[in-house]
Amino acid sequence: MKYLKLLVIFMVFGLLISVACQAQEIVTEENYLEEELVGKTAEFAEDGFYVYIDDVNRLNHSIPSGWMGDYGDIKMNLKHKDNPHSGKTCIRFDYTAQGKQGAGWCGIFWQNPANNWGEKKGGFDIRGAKKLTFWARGDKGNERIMEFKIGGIGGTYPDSDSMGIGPIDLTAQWQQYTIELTDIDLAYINGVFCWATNADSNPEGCVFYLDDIRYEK
Ligand SMILES: [Ca+2]
Repeated sequence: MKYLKLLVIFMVFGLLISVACQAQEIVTEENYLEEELVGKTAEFAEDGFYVYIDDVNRLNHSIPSGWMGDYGDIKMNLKHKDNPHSGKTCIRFDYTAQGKQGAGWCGIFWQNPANNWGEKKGGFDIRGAKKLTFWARGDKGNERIMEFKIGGIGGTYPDSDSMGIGPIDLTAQWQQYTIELTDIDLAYINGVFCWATNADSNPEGCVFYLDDIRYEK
C-alpha cells in the first residue's frame, strides 16, 4: 500500500512537470512569433542613407553581391570614371543577353553582409525614409530595365516589405527615378536595392549606368 502511494505521487509529479514544460514551450513560441524583426538603425547622412555615392566611400551601404538568373551575362564596374552623375565614379553594368545560365533574365541585389539571402541578421531599420531615389542612364538610350526595387529577400531573417518600379526605358542622359516608400514597412531591409532585366527586352544586351542611390526622409 505504501509503495502504491509513492507510485501515485511520482506519477502526479511527473505529469505536472510535463504540463509545465509544454506550457513553457507554447509561451516561448508565441513570444517568438510576436517579436518584430528590426534591423540595425540606418544612419542617415545629411541628404540620405546611401547605397552608392562613389566607389569605396564611407557613405556606401551594402554590397551588390546577389547576382541572379544569367549572372554569367553581367559585368559590373563600381568605379566607372567617364561621365558619372556625382563625384569621380558611377557604376557601369554590361549585360550580354547570351543566356549563359539558361534563365533569359538577370539581376543584382545589394545585400548586407555580402551574399546574405536571409540566413544572417544583417538588414537595416530604414523607417522614416519616404522614398528611394537613384540616377540612371543608358549607353545609347532605350535600354529597358524590367524592375528596380527594394526588399523582397526571404529566408530566416526576411525583409519586412518590398516595393518596385518598372519596366523603365532609360535615356542616354542621366535621369533621376524614385521608388515611393511611404506605405512600406522598412523595419528590416537586407535587400536595400535591386535591378532586374531580361533578354526579351534587350535581345542584343545593354549597357547602363547607376549613381547616387539613396534613401531620403
Ligand atoms: Ca558618384
